[in-house]
Amino acid sequence: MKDKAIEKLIKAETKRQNETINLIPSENYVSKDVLEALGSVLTNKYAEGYPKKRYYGGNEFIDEIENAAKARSLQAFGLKDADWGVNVQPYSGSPANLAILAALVPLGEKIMGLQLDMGGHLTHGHKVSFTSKAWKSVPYVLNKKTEELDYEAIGKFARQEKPKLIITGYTAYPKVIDFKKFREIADQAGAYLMVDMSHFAGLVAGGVYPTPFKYADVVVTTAHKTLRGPRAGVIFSKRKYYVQGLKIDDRSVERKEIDLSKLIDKAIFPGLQGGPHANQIGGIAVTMQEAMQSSFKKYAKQVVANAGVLAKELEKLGFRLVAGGTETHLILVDLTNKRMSGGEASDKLEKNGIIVNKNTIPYDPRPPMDPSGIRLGTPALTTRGMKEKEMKQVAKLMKEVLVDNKNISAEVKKLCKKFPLGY
Ligand code: DSN
Repeated sequence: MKDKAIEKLIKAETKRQNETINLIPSENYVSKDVLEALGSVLTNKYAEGYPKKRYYGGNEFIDEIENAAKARSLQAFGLKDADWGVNVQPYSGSPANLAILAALVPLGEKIMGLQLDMGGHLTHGHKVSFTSKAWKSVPYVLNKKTEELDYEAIGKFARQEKPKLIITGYTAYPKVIDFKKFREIADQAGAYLMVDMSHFAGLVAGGVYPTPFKYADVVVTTAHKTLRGPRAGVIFSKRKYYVQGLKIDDRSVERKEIDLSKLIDKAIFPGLQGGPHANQIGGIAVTMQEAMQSSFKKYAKQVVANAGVLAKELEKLGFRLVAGGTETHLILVDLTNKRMSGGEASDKLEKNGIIVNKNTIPYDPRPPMDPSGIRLGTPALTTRGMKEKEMKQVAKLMKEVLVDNKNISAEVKKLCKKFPLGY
């Protein structure tokens, strides 16, 4: 690079990524092919509109790339174009979520997602998010005792509040979601069912997490978490959504069919965004192709196996896990019995080269800036090639830092060196 200052920082970041144990469950390491697409000339092109309906000339190849990204996204999740529309233009997950709400819910109407401090997301209606200013947010909570979803209680709440849209799919929930139950809840409330599978999309593609497509009306994902792609959003929406309504006479009810994907496309462009990021779309195309390989299925399986081992080991070493453990890529640790906050733990671990993020636990008595927990995940370490044996070692290292106050930086570096990122 000619810009030496930035080149130096990029090199330093590459070194940091290589030399640290990354347990942030929403991060991953992309392939060289994805990096190449992101850093390609695709970034030079304006392509407002959709394939064959652009506002700029010169989009012959961009059209092909966007169409490939769409077709491969459908294929990666076993979907047919006749049933599901797909939009690969969202800049990331937050704008994608905003677009879904803008497309489907009239302003001021009710939306229902999991409360942020229980594991939900800002854009699922948190009070500081624009989503709760434009819509009336009525959040549901987890069961205090089990720290899990209580479908009966959520159903009762939804029937009472009658939101227009219900969101499931979270950022800090270690268990598998029962989408069928959410479908029933949404039907009883007369609501759309939106699944935000950003965290576990790679597990769905890899066949180790139930597919939400059987039950959802709209499914959103980011590409950069378990899917291991670029920072970008993808929205899948039903082409045939039936509105029960409009009573014609006492006996007949007109079933009006709506293509939700048309509403979503309009909300993305021209509703909320301008020119799509063609380099990210190229990255999505590459990612989805990678996600269809048998090696990715193996990867997804290993992510879950690794999380299971890490969770069990941590438990054996005296750590309390929220909801009693994990069924996914993610673990939430409550540090209350260690007499330290999530912030303190995160800082101590980082000084030793282990990167985690502090996180609230359900019904957290502490503030979000210094909550009681840390959130861990195995997608990044599994990409490096780490397996069960290394997970046991990582749990031991964490205990040595957090409980025994040891300095284990050298051991972390040694372990990382055995599993290079390849860049
Ligand atoms: N910030 C993401 C996460 O870390 O889970 C969610 O968008």
